[in-house]
Amino acid sequence: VGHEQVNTNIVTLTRFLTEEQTKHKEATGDFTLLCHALQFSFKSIAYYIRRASLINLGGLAGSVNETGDDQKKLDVIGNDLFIAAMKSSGRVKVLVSEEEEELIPCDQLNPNARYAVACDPIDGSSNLDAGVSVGTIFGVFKLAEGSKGTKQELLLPGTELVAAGFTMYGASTQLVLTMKDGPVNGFTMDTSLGEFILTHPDMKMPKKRSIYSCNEGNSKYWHEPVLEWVDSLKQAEKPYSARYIGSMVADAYRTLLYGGIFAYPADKKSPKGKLRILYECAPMAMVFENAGGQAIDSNMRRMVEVVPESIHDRSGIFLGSYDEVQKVIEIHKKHG
Ligand code: AHM
Ligand code: MG
Repeated sequence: VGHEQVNTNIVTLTRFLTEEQTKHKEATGDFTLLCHALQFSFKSIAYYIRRASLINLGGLAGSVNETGDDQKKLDVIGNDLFIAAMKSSGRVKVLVSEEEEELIPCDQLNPNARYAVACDPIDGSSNLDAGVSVGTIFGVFKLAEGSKGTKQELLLPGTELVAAGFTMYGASTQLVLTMKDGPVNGFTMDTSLGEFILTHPDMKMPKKRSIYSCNEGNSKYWHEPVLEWVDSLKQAEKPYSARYIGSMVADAYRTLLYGGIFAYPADKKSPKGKLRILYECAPMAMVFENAGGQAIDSNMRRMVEVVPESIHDRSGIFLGSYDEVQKVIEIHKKHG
């Protein structure tokens, strides 16, 4: 390899965060430290997922989480790794995790910590034992000064997020990160360097693409406008392709790169939908909007404006290319 072909000026996530911090004169460095802790949790979760079948981490832990899902061993480990990272950062007041019914106080090192984090440590864990991609979804809020970090104070819409994103532990580990009103940046984990490298700067998603992604096994329970919408995609002059992995992070990552639409609508069986507002819907919605797409709930409201009624509250969701989501809105309008 000729010397001129080697990139000696690599933008790592660490460097990226430092550069971001210097752009903000008022920055205290607290947010940067929090991001370093997030980074460590992603690296360590990725590490255990890669090794899971080798060190007997497959299968169930024998416990049930707050919603009644059987917890996988890795769900428990991912959750514990994430909590430890947040606590050790000294920058997080409280954490909401899909795996814990109650808020997790994280301010033992620093009672004045101002950030609140919402996360799904391992989303798509039903796919884990088959080696299918899973990931971590996260959102970061800045609490008001003097906030005690109560449940009530965390019932915030996505418009209050200061940062959000997700990782995907797939053929390679990917990280997608965005800040409030900022661009979306994609990083790839270089396992030899042990660093996330900026590989997808300023991601912008295609305006349209004929791919749809939803669990059509639920169509018996769907409402009329959703049925009509999916049927219209199949009857299009050039019918759409169906792609559904069943891991939101993987379906969302593909949709972000290739375009198309991902949907998990509210239906007759699950009137509030399946996915959680604080740590699944709102962070994804912020990413998609910042990449030029749209994200709405089953009432056709902007997803980021939806205020959860409880910390584990759910919502229907449609997210994807601008034009593809617009089609959903038009059909719902017709039905009034
Ligand atoms: P989980 O947080 O328990 O893993 O569930 C969330 C997952 C999403 O990743 C995915 O989009 C959805 O559930 C798939 O649900 P279904 O199996 O009903 O299609
Ligand atoms: Mg989940």
